[in-house]
Amino acid sequence: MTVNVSMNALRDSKSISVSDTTVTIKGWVQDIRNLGGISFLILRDRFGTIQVTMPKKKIEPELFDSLTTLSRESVISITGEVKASNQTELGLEVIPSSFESYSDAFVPLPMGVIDKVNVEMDTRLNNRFMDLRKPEIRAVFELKSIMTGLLNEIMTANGFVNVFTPKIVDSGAEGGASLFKVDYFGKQAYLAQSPQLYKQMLMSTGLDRVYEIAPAFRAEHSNTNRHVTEFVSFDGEMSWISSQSDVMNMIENIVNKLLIGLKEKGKEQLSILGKDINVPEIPYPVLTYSECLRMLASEGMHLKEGDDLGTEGEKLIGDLMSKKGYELYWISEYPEVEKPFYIMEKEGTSYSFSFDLDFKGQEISSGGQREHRYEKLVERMKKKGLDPDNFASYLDAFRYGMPPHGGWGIGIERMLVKMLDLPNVREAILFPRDLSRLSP
Ligand code: AMO
Repeated sequence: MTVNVSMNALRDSKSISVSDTTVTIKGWVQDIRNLGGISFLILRDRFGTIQVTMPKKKIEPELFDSLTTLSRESVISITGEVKASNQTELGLEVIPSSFESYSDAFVPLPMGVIDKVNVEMDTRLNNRFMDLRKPEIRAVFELKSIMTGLLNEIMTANGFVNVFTPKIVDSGAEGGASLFKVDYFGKQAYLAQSPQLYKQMLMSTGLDRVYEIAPAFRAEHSNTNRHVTEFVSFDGEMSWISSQSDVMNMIENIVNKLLIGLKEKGKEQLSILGKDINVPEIPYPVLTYSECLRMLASEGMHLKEGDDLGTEGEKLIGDLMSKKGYELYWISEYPEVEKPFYIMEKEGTSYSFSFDLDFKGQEISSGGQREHRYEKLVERMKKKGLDPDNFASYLDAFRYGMPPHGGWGIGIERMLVKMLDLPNVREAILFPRDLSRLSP
């Protein structure tokens, strides 16, 4: 009897009595080694490899020739007998009796899957389908999937409703410079930079805790290792807060549960990557923006009140915090000029009720308490040079009863790369979009 078995089931020897069973396994030809009297074919699927052993004398010559001349990465199925083996890591090998080719791979390959050469990021991204055949590349995306699954569980447990807001919009919330224009049946529309305006409008409906995990679009003109033009934003918004601390506490709890969950559910992927996840204690330390300026000045970096901390500033703060043993920390109370119109001002000061969550010297999230009072919100818009008429439907939601509220946006990919110490946000995006990349 032939058992049509997945390679994973075969690897899990409990599900099949190993020796002398005839099986059919399917996968990619990872490598072929011809050693004269014996040849080996390494067949790979999503979960790993199995050795197909071909002693020349015991295999039909025609079959031997066909198998040993296959091109690397061709997709085939092999039927053969399973034998116990002390030469392979799995303790078993397959002796083939027939095979079927589904798809012959062209030669040469655009890049290797197992070759130990450093391939340029651009070559990898141009051939992403191939790059993703490497288990350590795929593991990042499996972790990303586990991450969003966990977030759905955690948010539901906290009473948040999963919402889906429009991605084609008539106004932006995060500044005109990074808006992508769309021709919407002759009208000017944009790709959503964030669900900001909609998640706030929902606060006036009675859905007092909402979250969304969805793409966000930014026409970023800078080519950096942390900016892309399309990323996944994990947004939350909650009503009835007393201060921004309520939001910060919520985020800490979510991130803490997420890290614990990933450590457990992502064990296999983390082991492929040779990484572990550190779970910092909560609460995370809070630095005010002004404190950060003083810390930077003590290191010889002199910024003026109101200046952006910038990549270098953030990095330096990260180094200083790391010396104190902190990976995750808050930077709060930014100058109001630095923050968008929807953020609440700290009255009588030039600061605002805003925060960033920084992870190893890089911002992964920002948020704050929102201005929920209609007149003040309009005032803030005007102060920022925005025309309230362009935000009419958003503002309507503030005219007929709006609870105090606050929220956040976390960049899923930025968080993932910081967690895994990967060098570039693109490592966590299957098909990244940036200044120069629109394909594949
Ligand atoms: P902000 O603009 O700071 O805030 O974005 C929130 C988070 O999204 C991620 N992010 C990016 N990731 C990759 N490439 C980019 N170009 C990019 N831009 C942003 C970052 C960032 O911290 N509406 C507010 C959030 C809020 O107040 O609720 C907002 O979008 O991790």
